[in-house]
Amino acid sequence: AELIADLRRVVDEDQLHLEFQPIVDLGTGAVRSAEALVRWRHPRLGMLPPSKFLPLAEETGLILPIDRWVIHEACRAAATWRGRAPEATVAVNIAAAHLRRPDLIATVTSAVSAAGLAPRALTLELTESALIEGTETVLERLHQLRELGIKIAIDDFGTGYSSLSYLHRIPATELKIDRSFVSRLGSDDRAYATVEMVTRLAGAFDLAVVAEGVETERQHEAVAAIGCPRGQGYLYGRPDGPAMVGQNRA
Ligand code: G
Ligand code: G
Ligand code: MN
Ligand code: NA
Repeated sequence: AELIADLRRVVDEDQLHLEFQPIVDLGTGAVRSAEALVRWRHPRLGMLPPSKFLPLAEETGLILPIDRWVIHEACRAAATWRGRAPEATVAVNIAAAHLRRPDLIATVTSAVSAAGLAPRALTLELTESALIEGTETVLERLHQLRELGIKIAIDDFGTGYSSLSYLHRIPATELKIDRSFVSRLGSDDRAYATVEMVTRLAGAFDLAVVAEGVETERQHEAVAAIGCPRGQGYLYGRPDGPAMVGQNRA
């Protein structure tokens, strides 16, 4: 309960903090994108990860001002990267609750224009479960976002109840292969087949694809051998590192 009272003040009191995790082009090692991950610098409890406050924020509706702050800050950061990497893009996670709200469009529009960022430089990451709950209104909102040029990634792909028909309905531009498959690449033939299949599927549907949770050189080799064009994970950079966009992976 006390945390709820604290949570009401996070945005006004400037206690939120964004970290960026690099997304690497596996062919060249270039970093042209990063995912924004929010943290709460709590005055007494220290740095809190999203798992410690986002569920509460979702329950109380306080996720909306938080997501709004995140979208604005992420767009501002991406605009600064564009000096180094003209095609730099940023990815932001969007809560299911936000997807159901009509003001998502206004938030996103004002964030890109305030930052002077091209809409195509912003990707919204949505989980399969958020999309599954989606009504016709949500679908329509996603189409509106696409018409504005905003990109849409399906996060943690493969862990929800996605079917092929659903991939036909959602105007996604990208699939993010869940890290549970990547982590089992060396030990589980089915995990390997899954990463391979999703990579092919993305190619056939003309979608971008990212392998998440790459932690070891072996996983990196496997993902690259499969032909997945991009990767993300501790091997390339932790979310707490410097924003590496515009640089090359060593
Ligand atoms: O960084 P960490 O591993 O603790 O993130 C845990 C989860 O929190 C991830 O699933 C991520 O999608 C989610 N998350 C991180 N930042 C944000 C954010 O700014 N908004 C929302 N809605 N979710 C976020
Ligand atoms: O659900 P989403 O994909 O948005 O979650 C991103 C989360 O995954 C972040 O909280 C980030 O800290 C975490 N993450 C990023 N890379 C790795 C990795 O290589 N291994 C593990 N275990 N977690 C990772
Ligand atoms: Mn994500
Ligand atoms: Na994910």
